Amino acid sequence: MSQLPQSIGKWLGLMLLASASAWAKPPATAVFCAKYPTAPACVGTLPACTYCHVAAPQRNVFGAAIEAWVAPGAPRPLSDGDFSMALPGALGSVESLDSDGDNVSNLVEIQRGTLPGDPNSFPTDIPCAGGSNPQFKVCQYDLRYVYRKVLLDFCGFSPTYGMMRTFQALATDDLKRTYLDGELDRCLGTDFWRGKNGVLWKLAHPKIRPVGSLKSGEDQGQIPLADYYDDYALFAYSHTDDHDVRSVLTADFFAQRSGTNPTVYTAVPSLPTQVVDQPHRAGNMTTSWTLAYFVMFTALPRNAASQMYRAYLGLDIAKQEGIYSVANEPRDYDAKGVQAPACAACHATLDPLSYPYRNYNGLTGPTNQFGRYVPNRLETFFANQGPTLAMTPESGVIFNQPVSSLTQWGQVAANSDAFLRATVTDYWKLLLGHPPQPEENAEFVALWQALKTTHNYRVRPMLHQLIRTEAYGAP
Ligand SMILES: [Ca+2]
Ligand SMILES: [Ca+2]
Repeated sequence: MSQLPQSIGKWLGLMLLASASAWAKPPATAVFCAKYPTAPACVGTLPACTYCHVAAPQRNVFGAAIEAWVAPGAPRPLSDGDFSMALPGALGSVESLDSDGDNVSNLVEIQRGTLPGDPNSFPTDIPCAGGSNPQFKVCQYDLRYVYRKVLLDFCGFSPTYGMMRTFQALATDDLKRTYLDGELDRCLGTDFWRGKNGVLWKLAHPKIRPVGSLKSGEDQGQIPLADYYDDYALFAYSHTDDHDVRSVLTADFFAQRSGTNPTVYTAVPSLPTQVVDQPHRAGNMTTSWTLAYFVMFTALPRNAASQMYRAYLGLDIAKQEGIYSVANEPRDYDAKGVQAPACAACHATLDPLSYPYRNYNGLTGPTNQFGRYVPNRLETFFANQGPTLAMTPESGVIFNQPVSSLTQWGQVAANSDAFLRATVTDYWKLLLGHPPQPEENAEFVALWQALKTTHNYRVRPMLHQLIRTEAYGAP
């Protein structure tokens, strides 16, 4: 508190010097601090005149911005009373401006205790603060940094000194950007990115949830149930070569992997490892592995539905995400007690999501029925499981939209914003190491919207846009 009288004295002195001014008003600091009582400039002190002035009465850029809003048109000089009345509104009017051009708004600078009229004063923990000040390159998109990062992220190695020199020798930023696009495309063709156990496969792990001991085919386990490499193949197919990324939930075909360097994924009408008939296929939602592992022995495959909802749409019902309660649900056809208050809230969404799975068989009945679409599956294999089970409809509801089949479920899901967001979020987390932060939100939203509108559901051009974002390219 010992600071207070001293600073007031200093301030009064300056004010006296400026007494001829119509602007450097003694009430200014008091009014300012009444409006922003928690501003660091007001806590235990009062703002220095330099907050608004170069040297009173000459205003700095912040002071000048305010002045334009103080009783505009009224004859000068204003009385102290008129001035005090008009100042709070004027301050409010310039809060969202960045008067000194350091990329931090006046209000944030006031709240954070930096000077809104001085471009060399700004919070150091805000991305892009400092603007084009050459001392602070932290927030500038840096082509050299991006080149290094693209090679590391998409090709799996850092550029050599020679490569770096070749890149630096490119005469213009435009040439460098074109070069980067070429390098990105080259890396997207490597096995590091798209091959077996490559980056794309790792993106797919939490969706497919492989279990080595249950794997059939290549790399077979002790209890071979299904070959989930087919699921990886369709995922990688959907995310490469300008294929429609929605195929992962909508394909009525399969993808076959062949070769190495490059690894090639080809659409095929059938595979010996897959047994759902074509009209009932919905990409990775209906593979042998999904049905074996997520449907398994259950009558009503809630686990399969909630896994697809979480894995491909980013919505975890257990965390109260993606709740779209359907009226008069859950009906509890399988008598699991889901109408209990603690369960009903989630199951009013989850159960109608699960009904379209009713005829997709996991590991029930004879082995030649495993992983198949079996009409009347509940009636055939679960006849002794309660009187109402057979009443379970095949039609369901996703995002408040009624669907008559799982293939329709996949269509609605794949066309949703949730799918776009989840798809881009996967890449964002992979390439930036964290989910989109608040200050990155504008670029993130632009990206997932562009995946649909500009890029027509193709991942490759979306990635080209991603590496041009500030979030990706600023060290
Ligand atoms: Ca500023
Ligand atoms: Ca500033």
